[in-house]
Amino acid sequence: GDGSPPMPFPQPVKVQEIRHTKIFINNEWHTSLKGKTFQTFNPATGVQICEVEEADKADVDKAVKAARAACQRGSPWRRMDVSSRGRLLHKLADLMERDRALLAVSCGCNASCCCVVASPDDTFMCFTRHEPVGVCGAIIPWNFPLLMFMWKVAPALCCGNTVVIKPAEQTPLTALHVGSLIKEAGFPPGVVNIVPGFGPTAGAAIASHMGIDKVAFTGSTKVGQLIKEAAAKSNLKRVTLELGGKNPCIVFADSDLQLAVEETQKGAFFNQGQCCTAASRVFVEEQVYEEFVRHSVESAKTIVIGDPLDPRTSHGPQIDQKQFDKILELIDSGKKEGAKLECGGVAMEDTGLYIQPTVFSHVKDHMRIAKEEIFGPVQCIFRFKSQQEAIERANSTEYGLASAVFTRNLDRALSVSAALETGTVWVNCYNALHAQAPFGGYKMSGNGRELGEYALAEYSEVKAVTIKLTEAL
Ligand code: TXE
Repeated sequence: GDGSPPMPFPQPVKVQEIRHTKIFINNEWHTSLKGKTFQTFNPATGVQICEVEEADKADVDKAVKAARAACQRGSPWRRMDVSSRGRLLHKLADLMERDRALLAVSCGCNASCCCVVASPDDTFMCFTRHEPVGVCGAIIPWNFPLLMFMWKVAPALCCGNTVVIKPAEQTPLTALHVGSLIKEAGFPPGVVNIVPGFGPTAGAAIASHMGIDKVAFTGSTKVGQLIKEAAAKSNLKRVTLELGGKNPCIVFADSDLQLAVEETQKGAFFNQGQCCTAASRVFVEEQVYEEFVRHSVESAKTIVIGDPLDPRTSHGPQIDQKQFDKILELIDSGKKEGAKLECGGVAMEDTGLYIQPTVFSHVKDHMRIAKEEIFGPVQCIFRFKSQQEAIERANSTEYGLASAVFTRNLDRALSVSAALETGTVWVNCYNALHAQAPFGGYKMSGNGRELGEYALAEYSEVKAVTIKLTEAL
């Protein structure tokens, strides 16, 4: 406490004038769009107090519209600094204190409970314990079999959990080998369990299991939705999801263009484009557009394709026939919808699932290659005129995993980073991942964060222990 004596209980207000019975949107009172109301009763007497405007879907839509507008970038609320928000919250607390008798009556509280706020003062001692969540399920994809395994297992074990992990059906062997190392390292039996298998069987069993307390998933957005649904319908297990992306890079004319060409292309073609962070939409300012495209094409043509075990090659095959077909189909759609194929665009003729590094210029936002996750070696280059336009187009996607800004202007780098709706923003670099920095998505790119301290929070329960002391401290 602050040392001041506790506030006396106010006299309950017996007869209360009812002030507000309407729907509150945009700081205004609205009647229900369907014109409906519902009754509210005094539970102590059973007598009806009043009628209240009844919100339905259309009223909820109206409220959501107001809330969305209020949280737009640049709105008064978004621009308000944290101390001003703090002042408003304190002001609200003061007003609630002023009206506490009224509030207590309308909550239906006993008069005695209306101003008891549980804050530990010097007769209480309160501490927190960080405990393991319990059994953590993990379902991982095939694009980084070892990395994904460790991103899930390491924080889980670090926080004292045990794990049941399903590697992707395409890549079970890496995980199983690490299993043998886990045993060799001396972890007790049962701490890590690895169940190779398929999604709809082993994967679905993890997501809906009553004995699993948390599930962490990396994969497609579609399956992410199934995982969350299964978690909700079984035991409400905690869910973290790392899903797809359609990651924008914004290249300003004042950037180091050579660096921007190299980094965005590495971003597009790394791991044959099979990355959730793939730099799949590159927006280039119009003054340098043609030059950027020319250099990108020259660079793409120098990539050495071949056996991934040969150290001279940097571009290997796609993972399987399904992904290979999906990529070629999307490349075809790009050609049909009028994007300009600058290079690549076809599979290699000999055996193996090789696709040539592909560059499309003159890509338009409505095209499928601009909207869908390709997960293959396809770079799409767009042209923009103004910073504002680039930000809006970069953000106009259901995804929000990663983005990048290329500029020499620090002010611009910082303001554009603040405006981009993605969990990661790289400035003058790409795919610069650090184990200490949180990683995860906004919007439909997922929930929760992996890596760093933030990952530990996802794998811990926090318990508050409050002790009533017999003597003040
Ligand atoms: O993914 P799935 P797929 C994207 C990328 C790719 C597309 C399809 O666009 O082209 O997804 O790839 C398990 N219940 N990403 O088919 O199906 C499955 O066994 C529980 C992005 O490989 O999502 C595997 O272990 N689990 C991504 C894992 O989910 C299920 C990486 C991923 O497979 C399941 C991979 C079910 N019903 C693909 N169905 C990224 N974010 O990096 C499947 N699985």
